[in-house]
Amino acid sequence: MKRKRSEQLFKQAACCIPGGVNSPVRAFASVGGSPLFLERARGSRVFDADRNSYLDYVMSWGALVLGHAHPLVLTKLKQAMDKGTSFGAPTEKEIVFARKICAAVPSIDKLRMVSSGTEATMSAIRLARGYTGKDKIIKFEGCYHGSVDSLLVKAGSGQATLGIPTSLGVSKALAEDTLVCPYNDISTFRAIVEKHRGSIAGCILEPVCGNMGVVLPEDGFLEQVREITAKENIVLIFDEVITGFRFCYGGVQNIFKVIPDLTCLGKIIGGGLPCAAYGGKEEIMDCIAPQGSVYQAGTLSGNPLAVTAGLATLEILETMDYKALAEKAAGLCLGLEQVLSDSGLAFSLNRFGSMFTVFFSREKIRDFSSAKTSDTVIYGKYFWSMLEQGINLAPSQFEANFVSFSHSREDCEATVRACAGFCLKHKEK
Ligand code: KE4
Repeated sequence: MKRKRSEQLFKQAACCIPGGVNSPVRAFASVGGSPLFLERARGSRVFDADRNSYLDYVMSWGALVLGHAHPLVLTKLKQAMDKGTSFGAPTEKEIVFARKICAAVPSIDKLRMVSSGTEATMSAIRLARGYTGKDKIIKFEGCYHGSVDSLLVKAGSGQATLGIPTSLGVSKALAEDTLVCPYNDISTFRAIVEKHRGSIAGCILEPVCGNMGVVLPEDGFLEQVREITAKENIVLIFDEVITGFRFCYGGVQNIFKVIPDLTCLGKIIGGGLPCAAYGGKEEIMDCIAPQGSVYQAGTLSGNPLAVTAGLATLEILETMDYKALAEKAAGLCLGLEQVLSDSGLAFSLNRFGSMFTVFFSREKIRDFSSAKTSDTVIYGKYFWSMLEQGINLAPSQFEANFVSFSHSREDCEATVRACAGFCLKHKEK
C-alpha cells in the first residue's frame, strides 16, 4: 500500500504542529513509521490521503459506536447547522439531552456539559475537592483520565507508549496530592486510604480500563472500592468517558450495579463532536457555580452542534441491540484467538463487550504491571502487518480496539484472515 502522501503531510505537519499531531497517541510513536492522514470515513471504514481504505478499529478512540458518519446524525447536524453554530446562551435541546442522560445513567441526578473528557474529569476532581474540603485524590496505575495536571501520574495510554511516568510541568505539590494504587489491588487501596485518612477528597477510576489496553475489574473490586469510599466520605468518580453508552444504553455502572457519586462521560455522548459531561448526586452537583462556589465554565459548553450530534446518537442507541454488538465482538475475538493460538505466539486477549486488546504476553493481564510484560516489538509488527492488509488497529499495545454497530460479519472475517496472514509471515521468519 502506498503511503507517500501521508508521509509528505506528516513532514509538513511537523513544521507547524508539535510532533506533527494534535494528540500524541496519533503519532505512531510506539509502532514506528508515520501516521495515516485521513480524508474521510463512512461506517466501519476510513480513507486516507493516498486513497487507501482501511477497516477501522480505532473509531475515533471509541467515540463512534454507531460507526463513522451515521446518516441520521449527519442529517440532524446539517439541519442544526443552518440555525447557527454557537450561541453562548442556553438552548432547549440541552434540557432534552441532559434529561436523556440523567434517565439512562443511575448515578446522575444533574449534569454539567463540557467539551472534552479532560474537562469532565478535571472539573469532577475540583468538585470533589470543593465538596469535601479535602485535597488528595486516589487514582489507579494505568488508568488515564485526560491530560489533567493532577491525573497525569502513571496514566497508561499515551504516556505508557512514550515511556513518560509523570508529565513535566505537573507541580510537585499536585503530584504529591495524587495517590496511586495498582488496579484490582484492594488491599493496597485499603492501606492507602488508612494512611491518608481524613485527607482524601476523591477516588477516580475507569470501571473497565481502556488505557493500558483493555483490563477488566475483578469480581468484587468495584464493590469494595465503593464500600470503602462511602465509609470514608471519599467522592467516588467513575470515568466512563470510554465506557459510557459503549456496552449498554447507559454506563457500565448499569451493568455492574455499582453506583459512584460522580460520573464523567465523553466520546460517544458527543456522536463524534466535542461534547462531554460530568454529573452525579444533586447535593454534590449543586456545589457548582452559579448555584455553588466551585467554579467551572466554558464558552462552547453545550454547543448546539455537539448537543445535536450527541442527542441524535443517543436516540439511535436507544433502539440498538448491544447484546448483538457484544456477540459480534466475541466472534471476532474467538477468530483472532484461534489463529494466534495456532501460530504459537504468546498472547493474551482481553475483551469486554465491544472493546478488546490483544496483548503479546503469556501472562493474564489484570493491571498495569502485567500489561507491561507485553512484547511491544511484536505488537508493532502485528500493527503494521494488519495495516498493510487494510486493517487499522490502535497504534499502541496499551490501547483498546473498538467494534462498532457498523462492522459487518464480513469485516470481522476479513480481520481474522489478516491476523492469520500476520501469523503466517511471523512463522516464516
Ligand atoms: P479527551 O479529553 O481526550 O476527550 O478525554 C480524555 C479521556 C478521559 N478518560 C478516559 C477514560 C479516556 O480514555 C480519555 C481519552 N482517551 C484517549 C486514548 N485512549 C483519547 C485519544 C487521545 O488522547 O488522542
